[in-house]
Amino acid sequence: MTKPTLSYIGLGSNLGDRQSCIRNAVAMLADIPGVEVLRSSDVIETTPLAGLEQPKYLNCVTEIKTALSAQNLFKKMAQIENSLGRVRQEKWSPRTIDLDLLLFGGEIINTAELTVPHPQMHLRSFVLNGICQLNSEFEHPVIKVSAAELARRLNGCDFVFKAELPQLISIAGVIGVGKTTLTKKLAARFGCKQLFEPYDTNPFLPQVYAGKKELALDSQLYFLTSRLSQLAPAALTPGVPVISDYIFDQEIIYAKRLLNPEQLALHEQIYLPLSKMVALPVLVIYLKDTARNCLTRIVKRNRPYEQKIDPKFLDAFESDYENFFNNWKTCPVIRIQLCEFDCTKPADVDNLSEQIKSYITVKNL
Ligand code: A4P
Ligand code: MG
Repeated sequence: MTKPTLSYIGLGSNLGDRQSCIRNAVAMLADIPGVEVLRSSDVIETTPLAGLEQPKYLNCVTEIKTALSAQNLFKKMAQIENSLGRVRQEKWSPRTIDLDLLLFGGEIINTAELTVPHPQMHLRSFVLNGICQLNSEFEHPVIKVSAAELARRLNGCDFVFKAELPQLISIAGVIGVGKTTLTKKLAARFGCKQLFEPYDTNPFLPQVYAGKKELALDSQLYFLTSRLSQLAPAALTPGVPVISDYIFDQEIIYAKRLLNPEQLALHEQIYLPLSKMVALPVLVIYLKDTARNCLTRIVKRNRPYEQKIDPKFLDAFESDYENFFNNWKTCPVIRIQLCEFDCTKPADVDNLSEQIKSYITVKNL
């Protein structure tokens, strides 16, 4: 006898008596010879993905142990869907019941009919929170991090792949954390375009650092217009990866710290309409390190105007970034503690590159 496999099935219903459909599907899973249903997560109501105008879903996750192969289990799941009145129309149409094979032990399966782990499970909070309720330490076999960490990256949101958008990956974090270095490493891995904040050409920045606060707005506007030209839709290609060493929205963090109230009010009037014109990231990598390590890097790179940065100033920015990402709903965020990641180590960069691939959708050119 082969050892039974621990497996997770996602259930969803948004037509008919949704509660009964889910209950009946779980009962029918338990009736399959070779399947033992262990537990199910809470059933929760969720909004249809991608803003589709459909009835709300009920969703849950069921944990099973099975002696069947993944393919045989999947066939049985399709039979259950059919017997509960699932009519297959176009993709993502409303359904009485949908059974997705989320995880099958640590197996990775890529056939025409079946992809395991389910290719979008790590983008859906309603799936990850269900798995976390049952087994938060379960490791995703491709991304190789726990369900709990995958859930944390979504901040309670559900996302979908958007092939029609440029696949913008933005690196975020305070001054001196190593955004530019990581951007270069990742862009080399992906063979893709890289976008840099124009620190060296901003004519106002050294003077602002030297205490000329009246030039802070000019300096911010310089960055703003540069980001706008780099991230304008016409500058980027849908379905193609591109990596930036900044996020457009960091503008708000800096503006709040550097501008006086009058400057800030004017900045907001300019910033808000422009922010609607730029490509949004599909993934953010948020780098975190101690103020002391950031200062060491700042000293090493030796931009004269940065040398007097106060560690307290970096700490304040770090807490601004943390608050900012606690409210961020635009895309998943991978937080990286730099005590656990070294971008001079190829293995660390390989690992991160592999993870990134699961969050972007690249058009075959
Ligand atoms: N398929 C491949 N791998 C798998 C897998 N691991 N599990 C193939 C399930 N199916 C898999 O599936 C389409 C094709 O995916 C099948 O040929 C199958 O062999 P389907 O169930 O016929 O059609 P679908 O469900 O419309 O498409 P898909 O791609 O399975 O979508 P999902 O991921 O099931 O998403 N919003 C909320 N709030 N809650 C939901 O549960 N579900 C969907 C459907 C959309 N929006 C939702 C929800
Ligand atoms: Mg499905």
